[in-house]
Amino acid sequence: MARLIVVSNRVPLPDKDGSPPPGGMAIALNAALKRQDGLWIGWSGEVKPEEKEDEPPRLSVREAGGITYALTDLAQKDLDEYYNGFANRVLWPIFHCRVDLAEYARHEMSGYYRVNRLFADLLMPLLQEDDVIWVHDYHLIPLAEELRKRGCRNRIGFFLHIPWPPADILFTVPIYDTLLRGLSSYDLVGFHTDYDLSNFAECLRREGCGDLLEGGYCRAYGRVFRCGVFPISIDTAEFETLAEQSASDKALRMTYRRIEGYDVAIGVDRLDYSKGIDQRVEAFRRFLHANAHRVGKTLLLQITPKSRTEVPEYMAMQKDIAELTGRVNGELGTIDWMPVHYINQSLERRELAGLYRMARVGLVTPLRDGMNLVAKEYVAAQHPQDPGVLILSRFAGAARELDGAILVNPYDPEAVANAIERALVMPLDARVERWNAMMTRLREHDVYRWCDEFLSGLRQA
Ligand code: ADQ
Repeated sequence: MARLIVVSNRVPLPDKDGSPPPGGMAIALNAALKRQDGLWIGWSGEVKPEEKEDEPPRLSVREAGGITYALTDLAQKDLDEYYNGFANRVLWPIFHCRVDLAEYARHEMSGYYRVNRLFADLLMPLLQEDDVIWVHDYHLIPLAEELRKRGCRNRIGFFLHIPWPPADILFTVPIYDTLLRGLSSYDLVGFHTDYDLSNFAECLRREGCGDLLEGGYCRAYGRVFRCGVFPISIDTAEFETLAEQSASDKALRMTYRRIEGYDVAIGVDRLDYSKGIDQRVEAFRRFLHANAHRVGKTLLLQITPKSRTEVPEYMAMQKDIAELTGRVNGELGTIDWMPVHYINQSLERRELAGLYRMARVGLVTPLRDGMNLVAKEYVAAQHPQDPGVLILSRFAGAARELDGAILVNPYDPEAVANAIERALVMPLDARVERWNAMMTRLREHDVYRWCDEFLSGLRQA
């Protein structure tokens, strides 16, 4: 069987005992890499010491759990321009339709391309003739083109974990055409939803450089390649088991005892403006104002580990959300009840599964999201005989699949507030029916299926 080479910005390294780190994608890719004698290459997470900045980049190679990891350190300048710069200050906001937040700097765009060339230089000498390469996410869009320039003829696939924006929004990026051309160097380009794929096709059409063809193919910049929809998922069975176990875990129950007895609505997100956390807190505030009988009985548990703390907007956001929750708690809280519990920590998977299971409402209201795995985890963690209700933003990729959720417009706080009340009064039979529909989908379409379908699409490309 051909080797599988996975390339991503960060590499989720396994624990000391060789088990993959938590996170559905890491687990699925680890399984695929083991099956195919694979290699995972990316940034080590370390900054190159200043005195070594002029030395040629090197890979440190290590083996763990049957997989080879090849890691490179990056210089501070590379991180500033490529990762914190163009990737997270331009591509991330634009692809999430936040043109207002994008900050263009020419040197950062060239830094983005420089690091992609560096990845290509490091990868080329490692490649064997029939290796299959799978590149992940917006940090590495130009990688295939760079590899092709170096003579690489291997099959190369690309999966975008975030949404693809409508044409008018993409066209605000000064070098959007180079990005489009870069994608045409892949053999398979995968998106989460049909909406992302049709936006991509619309960009090609409007630019006059390509279009979708019959049978899942695309022609652009004189090349024909496959394009498809591959909705990512979770390890559904694992999450179900974790949630079941949590119910009988005494230590976990002790941790929860303070919120037991309340109707809990749970939000779990990385700190990011795309997740709509402040809009959600505001919606919860309005829900309490509109439903006086819920005051003192309902709470919002918002679990949000910090992320991208090097980017100033993220630090400001952290402060804004903390202030907002403080204001709501000050306005509505009492000595023995706090309406919003805001926690800036990363939790263990089993702890998270237990909290999802005890929450009567899963509040997943991103302003825009490629997929949103929290929505799927919340569903998988529910008790089959007494499931909670998922409230889901219509702008999350997951809304395309989870039709048993109450779909909401996250920009409309009153609508979200009404949905919370609707979820809390929903009769048991309606909750079970909705949950069954979603769970059937998640059992059939788990993260292993996502991985297998992408790889078989790539083999056929
Ligand atoms: P993210 O934007 O990171 O992913 P999401 O899909 O929700 O968003 O995944 C977050 C993961 O982090 C979940 O597995 C969740 O359980 C975990 N997590 C969040 N907060 C946590 C906490 N406090 N403690 C522990 N774990 C926590 C990007 C895209 C998404 C897309 C994924 C996968 O933005 O749209 O679904 O990639 O493609």
